[in-house]
Amino acid sequence: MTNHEIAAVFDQIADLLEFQGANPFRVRAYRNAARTIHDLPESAADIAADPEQSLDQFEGIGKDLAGKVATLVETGSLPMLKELLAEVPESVLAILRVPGLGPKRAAILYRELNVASLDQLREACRSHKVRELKGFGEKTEDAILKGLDIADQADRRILWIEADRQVQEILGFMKQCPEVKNIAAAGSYRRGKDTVGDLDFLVVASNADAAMDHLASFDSVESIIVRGKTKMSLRLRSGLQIDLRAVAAESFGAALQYFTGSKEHNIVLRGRAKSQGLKINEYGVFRGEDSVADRADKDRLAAAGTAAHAIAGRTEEEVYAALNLPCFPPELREARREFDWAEAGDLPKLVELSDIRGDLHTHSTWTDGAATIEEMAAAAGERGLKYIAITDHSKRVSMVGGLDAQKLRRQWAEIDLLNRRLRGFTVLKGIEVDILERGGLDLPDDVLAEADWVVASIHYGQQQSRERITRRVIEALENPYVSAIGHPTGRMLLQRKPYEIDLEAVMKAARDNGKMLELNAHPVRLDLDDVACAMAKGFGVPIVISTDAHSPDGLDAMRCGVQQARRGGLTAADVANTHEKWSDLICRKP
Ligand code: DGT
Ligand code: CA
Ligand code: CA
Ligand code: ZN
Repeated sequence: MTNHEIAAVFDQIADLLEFQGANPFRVRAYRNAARTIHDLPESAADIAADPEQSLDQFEGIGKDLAGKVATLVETGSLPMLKELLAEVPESVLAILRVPGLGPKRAAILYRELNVASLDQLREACRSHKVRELKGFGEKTEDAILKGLDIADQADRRILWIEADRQVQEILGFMKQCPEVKNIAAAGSYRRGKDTVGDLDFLVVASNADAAMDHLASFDSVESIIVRGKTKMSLRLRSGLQIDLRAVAAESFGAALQYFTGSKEHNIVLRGRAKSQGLKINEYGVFRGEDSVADRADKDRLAAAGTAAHAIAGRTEEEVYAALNLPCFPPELREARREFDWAEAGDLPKLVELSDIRGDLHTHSTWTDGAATIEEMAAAAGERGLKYIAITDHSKRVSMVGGLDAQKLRRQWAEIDLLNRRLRGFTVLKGIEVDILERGGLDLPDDVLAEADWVVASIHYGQQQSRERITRRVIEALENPYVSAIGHPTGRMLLQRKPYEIDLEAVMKAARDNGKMLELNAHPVRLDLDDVACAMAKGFGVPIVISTDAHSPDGLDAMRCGVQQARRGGLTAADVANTHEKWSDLICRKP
């Protein structure tokens, strides 16, 4: 059992206990344990099985929980979870995950209206029964309806970072199979889409059955959905679907191209092939109305033989080259601008992780970060960065002890001292200043004027009208001391919709005031999204890719941000924090 699966069990227990109205401390104990286990650098199952070690050495895991992990690892289940699940209908679990509905409210809906599934919840909202309940009202009902759309999606899709974890695990596992000669992950995962529906793998194997048998023996497999001679679909215990196809080495490039997609990109590609008198499919590129190509379609088993007649197929490069096209980076394959760019011969050279020189949105123990300023600086240096901005929260975010002017100046004095000791690395004096609900910023201008870098963000008043939120953000952009807007749409993937905001107006204001917009790289946010990044480029507004790290590990989110920027077609020149010297990217209206 993986750490992730163990953590999911503990989280589920916490949900169920909370739904039942259990003691909050007990609920929190399970949540903390879930988080600790999820973040463990080594396998909890291995530690539990090792008589020399004990899990209770880790924070938040006592003897009782360590014992539960051992039971879970040994038997694959927990009596306690089974008992809880017997008490609560399982369909209720999905309700607990609806944004805007905590376990407490879900319990009221269950008790008062007998709502025990997402469908029943939607029905209760549509017939306006929910708004009649004490403490709910019309607004809550609307919010639940919106949340239901997201919950539906969360049931079906996962975050890219989650997909990546799973993909790496499966690739490692499949490479242990001696019959597997080559393997790659395709689909939306390879295109770096922010959420992923299922995982698509291609293998070249000396024996396709052996490769499929091997995958079927993967630890987290729940069931085989279908299995044929060269393809198989299965479901993991997490609910994720895995598609595996075995292809001949001569067709590997063609199959990788085809199954990377997107579907829309492939449709354009097929049309272009046709207009050049060619035919393209997952086996290769074929000349003319060659019947060989048609046979390849009909008789997939003959793939290895027929592909020999193909003019391209072994690599993606040769497949695209046969159609007179460059081998598009997977992130661009969405049938947006890529074919026009290729036509004009100016496919952008996309930004890469190694282009990034600094991180301009990070937190420290001064507010809700887990590491000191010095630790964050050291971790950034280890990752090859030249500068970071420490941008802790301002006082409006009182929950995490947001900084007032006095504390902030004390923090900056500490940063000055630290910078005197650091060589070849700079810590910028920054702040993530809240854009207040009523408009205006959470700190006075004379304080902001002393900062090296000011990120202005909305955390409160996200339900306001499009006009008001847009106004607040534009006002912030007009403040001479603001450098960039943080997570500009406030979305949380699979959890929370973006707030209503007129991005076009925001981008115009950013351009006119010489300001930047953040691409928050946190895998749950990825905000701005790919389309908005492309839009910013169109307006000539620089993007700053920032991790919003709350710990050293959080800095590793940069790769997710870079991937999203690539999907938006951004080059190193479009991304501000590729500048070698931080002083070059400070853009303020004179
Ligand atoms: P997902 O899984 O929903 O995140 O998105 P994808 O893009 O991974 O979609 P998926 O798994 O259904 O299919 C993988 C790729 O296979 C897709 O990107 C393109 C290719 N493909 C699938 N079905 C079709 C189709 O009907 N026509 C074409 N041209 N390509 C297809
Ligand atoms: Ca897929
Ligand atoms: Ca698929
Ligand atoms: Zn923030």
